[in-house]
Amino acid sequence: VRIHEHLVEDRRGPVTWLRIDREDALGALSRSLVTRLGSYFDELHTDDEVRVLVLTGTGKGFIAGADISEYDRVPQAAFDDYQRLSRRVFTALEQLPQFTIAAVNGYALGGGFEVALCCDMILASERAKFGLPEVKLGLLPGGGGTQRLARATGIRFAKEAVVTGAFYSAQEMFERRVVSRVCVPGDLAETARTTAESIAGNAPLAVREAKRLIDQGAQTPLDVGLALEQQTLSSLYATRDGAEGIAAFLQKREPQFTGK
Ligand code: CO8
Repeated sequence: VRIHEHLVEDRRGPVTWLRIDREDALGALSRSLVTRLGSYFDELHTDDEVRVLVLTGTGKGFIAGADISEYDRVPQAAFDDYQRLSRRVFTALEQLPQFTIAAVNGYALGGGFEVALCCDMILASERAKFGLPEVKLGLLPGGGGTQRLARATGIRFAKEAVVTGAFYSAQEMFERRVVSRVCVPGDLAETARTTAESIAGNAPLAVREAKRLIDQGAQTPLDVGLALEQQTLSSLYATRDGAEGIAAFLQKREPQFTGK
């Protein structure tokens, strides 16, 4: 289903695919596209049917960054307003309760790399290229690139990437632990599908709480994180799915999870 001029949604049970469809501009994020992504993530936040979101692009582009053509001498206030919008929308993606997978088919540059960094997992085609080239425009990454990349890879590589604006291969991003798996181009969608379905087949509350705990833990002292883990596990044990998972194992059958 087309939900925006450049956005196609495909719901397949608990897994939803969202494809940026703007091949002629390599998936560049127009302001209208970012706005639509924002309303989409807001709606998804309370959608219990969807458990995994796969975000992908079309052709040679995943997302080649902000649509540079929209920022030729716009008033400062409009530029600042766009930054605020991007920050809000990228954070909404990062904070979705669903598990999110970026299936990076091609260029993930600037805001495109930053979108991928807001996802829980990045799968990449061998053809993917990652980079933060904003310094080449006299700017800086404005969608969390200086912050999220540094947290993902450590500060030295992040500084290198930001000040050189270089493009990096999927393999290099794999070695830097940003990308989880590198696929031959024809296998990317299938790898994303099987990964998404296997996650969606696990107990929904367990998956959701695991994501939340790991994200929270990254921002808290260890003892606080460990206490949260215990509390959360304890409440999962009390759920119907907790009992079902254990019973199914002991009865040597597939569990029937209900998300309760
Ligand atoms: N915005 C708008 N159009 C784009 C963008 C973009 N980011 N990227 C590519 N396109 C368009 C090209 O203009 C071209 O259009 P046309 O056919 O009409 O000329 C079409 O996509 C195909 O691109 P190329 O012909 O350039 O294809 P190549 O294979 O030769 O090169 C590259 C591919 C290397 C990816 C090249 O297109 C490129 O360098 N793109 C720009 C990448 C970039 O700098 N991204 C960062 C943008 S800034 C950002 O994301 C941070 C936000 C900061 C705040 C916002 C202020 C801008």
